[in-house]
Amino acid sequence: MLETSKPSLREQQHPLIRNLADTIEAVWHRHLDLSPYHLPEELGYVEGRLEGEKLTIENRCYQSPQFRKMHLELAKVGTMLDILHCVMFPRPEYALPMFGCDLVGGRGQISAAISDLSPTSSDRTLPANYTAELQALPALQFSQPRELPAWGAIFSEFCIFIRPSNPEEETQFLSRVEAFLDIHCVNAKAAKPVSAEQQAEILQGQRNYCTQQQQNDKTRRVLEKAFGEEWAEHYMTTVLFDLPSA
Ligand code: BLA
Repeated sequence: MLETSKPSLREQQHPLIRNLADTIEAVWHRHLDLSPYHLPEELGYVEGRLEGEKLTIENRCYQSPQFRKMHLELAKVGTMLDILHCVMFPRPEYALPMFGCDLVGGRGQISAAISDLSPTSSDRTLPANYTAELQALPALQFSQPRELPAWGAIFSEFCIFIRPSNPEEETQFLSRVEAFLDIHCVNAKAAKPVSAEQQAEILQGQRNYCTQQQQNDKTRRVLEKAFGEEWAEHYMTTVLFDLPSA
């Protein structure tokens, strides 16, 4: 029997985080040929303390023929903070965007729900089939849209960044992320490898994405307070947003 993980944080988290984590893994299993991706042993499951509360981080990581690394992370700080973080890093031989998602909440309320398929081409546009399929999705109205920080220029016009204000909006957000993932997995499976020249451009786009994400002071601060500056830098640059090598 395959032992998948330690007792999961999932059951203890905000229902939207739990449902989204289940949805992400279901879509991955439905479409992709998954195999494990090994994080450095000491970084799969991590515990620290933040302001007297226990910080727990639980990582699941896979790869597939199209994706170098598919990372789903759940984190919890006592009863204060529940976090879901997910990024799919395509192999650079395919001209595919980056899927990313972050949910942050606490005390029963999600304060930030963000998801996007972000371009990695030098002209910062998505492949034409992605644009057409994303444009065909029904327009959504959320009552509390949120403003992106300056580093958020990496995101596409289809990025959703909101504070969901009721269960209907939570469901709409969840469905939209599932639609992003379906579109992404189907297109990824049909993708053909690109020229070496184009690969270099994609790699540069992925590096830019990671460098910008590393500017997120809100993520950094949580990690620094629990584990110290050096550990936070190491974690952000090797686990959350590692730069793919050439
Ligand atoms: C915001 N991320 C945040 C916030 C916290 C974290 C505490 C502020 C929430 C709020 O303003 O309501 C914390 N996020 C974490 C931690 C981890 C994490 C500790 O993932 C991991 C251990 N962030 C991502 C990805 C995206 C992303 C993949 O990791 C997008 C695809 C976006 N998070 C993102 C953005 C903000 C945010 C844009 C708002 C930043 C701001 O307002 O300055």
